[in-house]
Amino acid sequence: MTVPADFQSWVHSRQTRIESVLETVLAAPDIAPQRLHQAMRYAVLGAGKRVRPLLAFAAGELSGADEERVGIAAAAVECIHAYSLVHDDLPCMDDDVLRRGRPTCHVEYDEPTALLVGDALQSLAFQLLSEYRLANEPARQLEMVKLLAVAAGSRGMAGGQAIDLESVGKALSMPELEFMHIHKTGALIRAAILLGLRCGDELDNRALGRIDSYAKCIGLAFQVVDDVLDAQGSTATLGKTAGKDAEQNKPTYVSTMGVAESRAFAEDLRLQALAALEGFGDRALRLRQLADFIVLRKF
Ligand code: GRG
Repeated sequence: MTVPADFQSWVHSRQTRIESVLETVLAAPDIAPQRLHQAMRYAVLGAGKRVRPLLAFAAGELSGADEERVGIAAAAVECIHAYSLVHDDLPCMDDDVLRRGRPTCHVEYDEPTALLVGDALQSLAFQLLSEYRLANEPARQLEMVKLLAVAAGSRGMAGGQAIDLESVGKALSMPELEFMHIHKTGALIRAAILLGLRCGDELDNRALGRIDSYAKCIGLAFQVVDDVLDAQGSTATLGKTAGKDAEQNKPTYVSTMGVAESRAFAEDLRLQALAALEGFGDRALRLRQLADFIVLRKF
């Protein structure tokens, strides 16, 4: 995949921006309780592709949003994401020792600390959404809080994770697999896009519906590609243990439809996502480029 140079520099500048917002909103390492704050910073800072924040910034560009506002909304989503990774890596869940190319949080610190890191990051996410002004109307901002709460909860990411844990060793039908992944991974990706969008001007229902279709396609595509990379990528490139799904006997797109069909499915989702953006013109350029990146990425 050749990444256009201007997209590369856009990605770099937004990654730098989100890093700096996260750095600012996380408690300093010398504030008590130091160990917890240090572990929270370890879990969040200095690594990760920042795909969700990038999507939030791109959606904010479409709705003419203030980037400072989007930065806070994006940081809230990234806190939820980081918490989910820390908890997912715990011995009672996926039991992994490597994340983002370094020891997982419970390995670097300890299990109780890692549990608290996740809890505290989840709280921080909602603190951010309520502490800073992100929308002109308070009611609109309250909707944003609810959007993230639903996406992270039992009807979203946590629910998807519950299904994931129950599915080990089982063969799932395509609709069941899709249901699991739309919740486990797709819900938070969709929330990132909708939150970024809502930091800006209100869109009519038709336009909102189109962005929502884009968000759903991209959320699912992200997971389909994640399944392919888990099966085909290397631990060194991914920065996390490759081949875990097969080792743990988890149903995935690869185990259900094979690598070639999974790739074709991801490509189909990419085209559907791009079709949903038709008519938005240049305002949707970054969302289009991110759709390409998410589906064609190698890590
Ligand atoms: C523990 C409530 C709870 C939920 C966990 C997100 C999740 C649910 C589990 C993570 C396991 C996993 C590998 C899911 C597949 C997709 C995914 C979220 C991959 C990691 O996201 P990236 O690739 O990670 O955006 P980086 O490190 O780049 O931020």
